[in-house]
Amino acid sequence: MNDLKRRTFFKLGLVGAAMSFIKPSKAAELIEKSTENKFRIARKTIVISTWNHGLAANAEAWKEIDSNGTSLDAVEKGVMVTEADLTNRSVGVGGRPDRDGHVTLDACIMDHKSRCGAVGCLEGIAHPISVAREVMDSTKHVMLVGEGAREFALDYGHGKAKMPIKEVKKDWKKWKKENKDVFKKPEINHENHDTIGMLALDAHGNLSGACTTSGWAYKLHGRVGDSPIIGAGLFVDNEIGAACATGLGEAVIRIAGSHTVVELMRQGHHPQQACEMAVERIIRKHEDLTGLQVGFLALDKYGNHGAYSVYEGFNFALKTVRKEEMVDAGFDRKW
Ligand code: SD4
Repeated sequence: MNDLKRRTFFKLGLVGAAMSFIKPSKAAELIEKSTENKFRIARKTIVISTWNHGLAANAEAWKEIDSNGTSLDAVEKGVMVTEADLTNRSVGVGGRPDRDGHVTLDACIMDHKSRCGAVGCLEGIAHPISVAREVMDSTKHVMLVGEGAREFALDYGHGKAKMPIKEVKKDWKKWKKENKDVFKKPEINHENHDTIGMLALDAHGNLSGACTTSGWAYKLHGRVGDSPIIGAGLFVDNEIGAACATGLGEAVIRIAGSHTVVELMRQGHHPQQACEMAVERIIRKHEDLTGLQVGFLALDKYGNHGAYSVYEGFNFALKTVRKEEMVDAGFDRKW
């Protein structure tokens, strides 16, 4: 061993020895403190959610936040507005079906205690987000899928809804005719505003998030996207922040997207920078980016937010005491 190597080895040895005296929780605290110092602002209540439909959803969520309610109730009630909107083709009752004509819904919810619940491939139930919450509140599980999720929802009195609705069924029949033997290539229609992901910080300083979708239109039956997967479509860690995703779910799952964004914030990055780094990672991992739109939205525990997408066109709705507006997210490239 030469001198330099010996000195480095000695130094690392000392650091290692010092770290071993620090309990893991203390070490975590140190990392979090570094985050705190950097971006600390007076904590503010805030709700953010993906796409234009986020405005109406935020308004409903804000009623909870404004009356000193919890961010958990806020995000559930907020995204229920979108689930009930029959003009929305990518969330809830008005959503488009899979290749075989079934509308299969994905949703998840997570609160400040890291409690979470999810449903995947749920059919015929009006509010998947409330079923996800029910899984969280009333069972020891995190995720129920398919027929089991539906039976559970009905057992707990969640309302049914007939899907696809008439106009959507008509579109699907037309699509089927035009795409007889072909299975469409991954295409998330960027004009047909997508999944709703919502993040909220309440007056108690607690973060929650919700995500709900009918997923990728005309997908294979049984396909589940990122939206109901904790860590992919949504992740909340009340010590640090929260994130959610929209776009091509397969790409989000590949990098455990929302968890990645939160972990980047834990490492000291601003929510905006964290979203940008996660999008860059997606870009690095895919040779073919044709049609591959993904957008991330992030909120830290002080109310700082960020958003970024692969392609231009992703926007989000922002609500604070002072503002109610749509904001265009930053992007890596134009279509
Ligand atoms: C999915 N991520 O099922 C969802 C769809 C979506 O914007 O968010 N579209 O892959």
